[in-house]
Amino acid sequence: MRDAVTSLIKNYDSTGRYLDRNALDSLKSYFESGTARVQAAAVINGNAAAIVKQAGLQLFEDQPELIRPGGNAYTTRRYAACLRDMDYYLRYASYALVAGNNDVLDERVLYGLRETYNSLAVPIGPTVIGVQIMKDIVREQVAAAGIPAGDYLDQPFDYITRQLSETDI
Ligand SMILES: CCC1=C(C)/C(=C/C2=NC(=C\c3[nH]c(/C=C4\NC(=O)[C@H](C)[C@H]4CC)c(C)c3CCC(=O)O)/C(CCC(=O)O)=C2C)NC1=O
Repeated sequence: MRDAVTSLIKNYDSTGRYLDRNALDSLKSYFESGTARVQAAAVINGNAAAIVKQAGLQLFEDQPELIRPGGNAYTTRRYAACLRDMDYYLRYASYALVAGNNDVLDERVLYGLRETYNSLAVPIGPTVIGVQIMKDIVREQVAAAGIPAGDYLDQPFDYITRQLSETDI
């Protein structure tokens, strides 16, 4: 698992280079956004259950067929599995946020996920919508807490979305 600093060092070390201008700029921007990252993670931690609940309600309101007979989130067990998955995405997004790097998402969340979803007929499109709804809620709550809600905040959610979507199902 890597973060913004270790991944940069690994990169430069593999070719035996000193940190150049680009490296220093990217480190600088990581450290400058550091406080906001940590504060945003605190907002997520403090509101995780409510964020997942609200996102779930919004998703099922938007896509009611998911929870009707024949829908993938139909039955209490599958409904709960869906919200649990959303909670996984949110928790790991908070880790990636602090790390300033999406490696943890690849390693712990996305690896093998499409195959699992495929085999259980979990639909990717609505899952992606759920992730984007959480992104919007997090953005609102972070901004409401007076923390700068820049691109850094969207990155883990957009990464999950991109990686999940890039697949032929
Ligand atoms: C930490 C990394 C991690 C992830 C990401 C993860 C996902 C994950 N989601 C699963 C199932 C599932 N995932 C969903 C999710 C949904 N269905 C929908 O219609 C919605 C669109 C969506 C919610 C947004 C559902 C309903 C199941 C159960 C499917 C079934 O058993 O038929 C399963 C199969 C095993 C199980 O049911 O627990 C895994 C492994 N597990 C992990 O350990």
